[in-house]
Amino acid sequence: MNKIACITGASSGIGWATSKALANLGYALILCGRRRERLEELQSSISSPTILLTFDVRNWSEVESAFSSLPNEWKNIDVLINNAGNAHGLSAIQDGALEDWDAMMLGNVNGLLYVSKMVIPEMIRRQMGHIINLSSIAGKQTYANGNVYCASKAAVEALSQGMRIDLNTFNIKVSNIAPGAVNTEFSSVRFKGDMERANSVYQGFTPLVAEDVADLIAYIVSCPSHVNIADVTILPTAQASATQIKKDL
Ligand code: 8X3
Repeated sequence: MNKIACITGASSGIGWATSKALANLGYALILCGRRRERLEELQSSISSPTILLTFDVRNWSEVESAFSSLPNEWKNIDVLINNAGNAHGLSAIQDGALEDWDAMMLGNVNGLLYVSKMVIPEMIRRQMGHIINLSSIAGKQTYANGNVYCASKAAVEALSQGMRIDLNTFNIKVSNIAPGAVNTEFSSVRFKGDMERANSVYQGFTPLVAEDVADLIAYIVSCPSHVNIADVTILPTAQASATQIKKDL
């Protein structure tokens, strides 16, 4: 049986590209997302064995029943990629909307915890495994109006460190990846479909594409067993920090 990788948020962006990259490495894939038809489209473009789990990471009972439904031969997950997450809105703390806060904290933090809770016990039993958490430059540097999104990604940073410490004794690797500007659906979700505003984020410089992050993840999972790439920040060359991007407009 191939090694098994489980990818949340596989229906778009970094999750989608990472699924393809790991399929090319010969992984069997558990593709997780909310949009069944997108997962089916991804599945049809991949030749390695795949199984689809359609659920919302924010909902514990959906997460629990999705993972409990896995056939036994799919339960030995070697690599978990906690990629699902998004930004909702970009506004000052005094103007923030409750539903945006809930979507970010539940999706980016609780979702990561819920999925990990379903996967870690089997990794512990097998005394092996690799968890890769998708954080953000926003988890390392807070910027104006980023407040709750930045907080949710700072929580991911802390959880990556905490998981690495607690799972150290079980031979489980934990990697944290903090991308900067990646041209995906991220900004259209953040700006709720305002494509003019979303596209302007990536104008005047060459942003990363999802495949750049997927290439990094392919490298991280391919390292020898004694090597753990613990924490990586990946930025476009034009980006120096969360807020400084050299733009030619
Ligand atoms: C996405 C990067 O800088 O737009 O996590 O927050 S940023």
